Order: sequence, then structure tokens, then C-alpha cells
Amino acid sequence: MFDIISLFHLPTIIVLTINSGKICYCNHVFHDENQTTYKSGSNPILAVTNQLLHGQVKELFEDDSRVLLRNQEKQIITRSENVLNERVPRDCADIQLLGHNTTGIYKIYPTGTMGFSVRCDMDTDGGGWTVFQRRFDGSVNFARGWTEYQVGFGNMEGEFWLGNQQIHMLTSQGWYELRVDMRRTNRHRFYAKYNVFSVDSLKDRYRLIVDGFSGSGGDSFSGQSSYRFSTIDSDNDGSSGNCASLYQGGWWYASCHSSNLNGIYGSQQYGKGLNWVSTTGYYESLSFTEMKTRRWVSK
Ligand SMILES: [Ca+2]
Repeated sequence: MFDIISLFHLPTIIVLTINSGKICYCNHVFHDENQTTYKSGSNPILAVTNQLLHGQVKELFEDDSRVLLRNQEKQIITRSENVLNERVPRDCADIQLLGHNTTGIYKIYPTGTMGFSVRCDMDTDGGGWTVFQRRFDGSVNFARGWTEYQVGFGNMEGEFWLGNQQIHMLTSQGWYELRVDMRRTNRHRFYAKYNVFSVDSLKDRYRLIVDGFSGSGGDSFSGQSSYRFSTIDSDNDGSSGNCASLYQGGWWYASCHSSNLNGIYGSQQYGKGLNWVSTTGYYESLSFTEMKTRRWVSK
């Protein structure tokens, strides 16, 4: 039995001070709706109920294989709605709320996942953006198949696609907006913003919903809304042909596109480059693209 003197909850670890003076830096290994489980080196796993985060838990209680926490009435606390979600970051907006204001790589825990790393843009348009696509030098090949687009590829310090499943899990958590930042080879910068953005589940082939355009470069994306995701090996587009094969990207092709941000970096062939057609037309390829999403906040 130990008494908890203090508790400090960080995105990926929990810091407990117990009455022996010992400090436990416990790594987050799993959480579900009811409790969070932590591990500290080879020490026993801690199963921390949500109410611990409200400071109501007074004891660590050692079980056969794990340590549970009890309240003052010695009852094991089992449930507290929504407390955990307030403290475990669901996305980069939560990371920002936890006090992180530097653009970089963070771990987030979208509902129903055990967490994954993302790039957070804390500089653009108020920050708090979870970046899911980034291209700036052509070092990563984007002409990839269904499975790779599903789980993601590339490097978050460089170019990457986060993954359709991750984007789906993220945008299923609430009302999300989309921002696309772009730059042309002549250094002209522009952006597009949509106040509704979501990606459906695998069952719906990661169908796109996007609406409510504003921005400086014209709307070249809402025409792809309601279309399913296609890759060179999985044709779910609105064309009798195979758009992904023709234009060499994974995208929500209709028949076929007014934007192709996962196309061939630098290509000047019709429709194959990183086109944002309202600005670039079909022959110019953007030199920089970044797609990012954020839980919508009323301004
Ligand atoms: Ca087709």
C-alpha cells in the first residue's frame, strides 16, 4: 500500500510521487474508456482509473499482476465519463492545450487507438493542426498501393502520408476542419481551408467529406468530396478508367481530379504532378504541400 502525494499527467507518461518519497515515471502503454495502464521499467503495471486524474484516488493497491488504485472508501474506481479524454491528447489541438507550442512530432491517442505519432503544426493559423500529408523535395515516392496509403508511409521529419486509417480515426472524434498550405516553384504561397472535413472508414473505402471553402488559391478539392479513396491497385473512383493509375497518386479521384497532391513530385505531364488546378492548372507541380486537420473551434 502506498499513498499518492502528487500526480502529474503528461501526454505519454504519468509522474507519481508516493509516500515513501519514491517518484514513479510510468510510461503509458494502453488505455480504454475506463482506465489507463502504465508501466515503469520492469515495475508492475499500474492500472489507473480515470478518476485518478481528478485527484480522488488515494492509494495504490497491489494485485497479483498489477497495481490498482483505490479511493478513500477503499473501493476500486471503475468509471468516470470523459475525464481521460480531457487529459490524454486526441490530436494536436489537445497537445497545444497541454502547453506545447513548438511544431514537431508528438504522440496522440485518438479514441479507439493505442496512440501514434504525428506532426503538429503549432505555427500556422493559430496552431493545433495535425499534419497528415507533407511534400517539399520529392524524396519519398507517393506512387504506392492501397495498403501503404492505408497505414501510412514516409518520415514525419520529411515527406509522408500519415495513413487513411489514422486520418479516419482522427476525424471521427468530432468536427474537424482542413487546411492545405501550398507553395509554387516561383515561391508564391497560398492556402485552402475547409470548415468541414472527414474521412469515412475502410468499409466506405475512406470516402472523403469536405465542404466550406475559404482561402487564397481557389477551391480545387470540394469537387472530390463524396468520392472514395483510390490507389494504383484499388480503383474506387468515379471514372470508367483507373484515375490513380493514370495520374499516379492515391487520392479521392472522381473522374478524375481538380487536385492531385499525392501525384508525381515535379511532373509537368498533364494531371500527374502536384496540381491544385485553380492555381496551377494541370501542367504545373507544386514545390510544397502540407495537408492538416484540426478540431473545429468557433472563432
Ligand atoms: Ca474506375
